[in-house]
Amino acid sequence: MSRRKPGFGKQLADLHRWNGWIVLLLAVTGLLLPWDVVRGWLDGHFRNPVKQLHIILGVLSAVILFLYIPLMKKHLKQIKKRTKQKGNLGFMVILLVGWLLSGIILWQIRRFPPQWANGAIIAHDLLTWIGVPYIIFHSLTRLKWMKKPERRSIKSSQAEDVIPTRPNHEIAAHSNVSYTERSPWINRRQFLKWSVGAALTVSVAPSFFRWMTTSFGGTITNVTGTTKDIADDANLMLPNPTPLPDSVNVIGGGAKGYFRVYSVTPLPTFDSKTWKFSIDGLVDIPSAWNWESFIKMARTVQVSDFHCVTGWSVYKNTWEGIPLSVMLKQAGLKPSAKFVKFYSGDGVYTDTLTLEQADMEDVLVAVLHDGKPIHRDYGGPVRLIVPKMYAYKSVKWLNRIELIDKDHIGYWEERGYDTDAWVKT
Ligand SMILES: Nc1nc2c(c(=O)[nH]1)N[C@H]1C(S)=C(S)[C@@H](COP(=O)(O)O)O[C@H]1N2
Ligand SMILES: [Mo]
Repeated sequence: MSRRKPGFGKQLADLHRWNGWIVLLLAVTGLLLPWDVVRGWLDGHFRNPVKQLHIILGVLSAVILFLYIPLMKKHLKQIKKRTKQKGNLGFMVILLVGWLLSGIILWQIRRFPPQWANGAIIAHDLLTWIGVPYIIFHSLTRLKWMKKPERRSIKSSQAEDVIPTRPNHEIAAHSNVSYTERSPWINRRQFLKWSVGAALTVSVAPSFFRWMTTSFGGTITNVTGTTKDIADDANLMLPNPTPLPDSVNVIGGGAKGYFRVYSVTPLPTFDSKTWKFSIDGLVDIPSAWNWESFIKMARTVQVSDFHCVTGWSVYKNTWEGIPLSVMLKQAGLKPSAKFVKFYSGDGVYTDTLTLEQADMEDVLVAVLHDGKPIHRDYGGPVRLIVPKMYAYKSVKWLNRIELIDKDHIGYWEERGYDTDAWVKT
């Protein structure tokens, strides 16, 4: 092996190693994010730092990619005849660039229309489903114990991706073809490779197909957002509110997409025997309702889109409920009232709107979705709907509205979400 000063080969090997570590950390932080449990860790304070770290790592990975550009031409020339390596390189570049571009959209989500974010999250997820198993396979099958005995002595970076210090005739002598014919170890090695591949496929495939149906199902077919039947609703709310004709009729259109069930607490359940709803604080007439009186209030119907700030949406929801502006008018606001605070029956989640925002005609205290009572998992019996803002404003299991004079920072805003929740149109 040559003793020349660190040159091209060393540079490549360094980039390869850095890229490996950064991609590993990106995978760890990235796979934590959609994991429901993480929403609960450290009382929710864990999620945003992990996301920030993931973004910083993404930027670092872009730097590595840029540093590689000037070396690329020479590297490509060097591996010209090595189809496998060229394939691997091409695939890795596609993965990294795809992750990077979709990642930028998800990072800067408020600058893009929701359709962009919907595309970006599907792309980001799809690349992850394919890329992470591929990279694990790539790494495992290059570990020393998997290599042919003769090659275990060669540093892996030099043996496979980077072959700068070895002259061409030596590379030829080590080419796969000659080994396939000569080495008895190839059986063991191939066996291990196939086993790793099969194990990865078997462990990833079921979740992957589930992801496929919920990610593409929503855009390809019409599905009712509240996929769960009210019959297996954990809530016990009787009687059922009778849907308005409009609400029933729009069902033909119906919600397009899947809600991901989010909760920062274990899912709460409610019973109409004990359920209460109240409006209080800086109002002239504080009021409280039980279920029976609550569903007697006049409701309206609206069709609106629902956007989560993490990138998924459910389009064309038919919501039926009481306009918030009507409730506020009936309560009568004291002059000192400046903000409307919403409480969830989970006892933890809250959020706020300014009076001006709360007065928007499409802000709804919703009771039915697509003509059916809102399922417990999706925030039933009553949830707030603020169509023009990201859904963290749409408090689930809403049971109290309080008029206050000073701003209140909501649950997710307290933990790093932007207080500006407007969806770009
Ligand atoms: N009580 C409560 N309301 C909540 C949340 C929550 O965790 N708890 N999550 C918010 C967020 S971030 C989103 S995207 C939507 C998700 O609604 P879904 O669970 O019906 O899909 O609810 C919002 N309202
Ligand atoms: Mo969200």
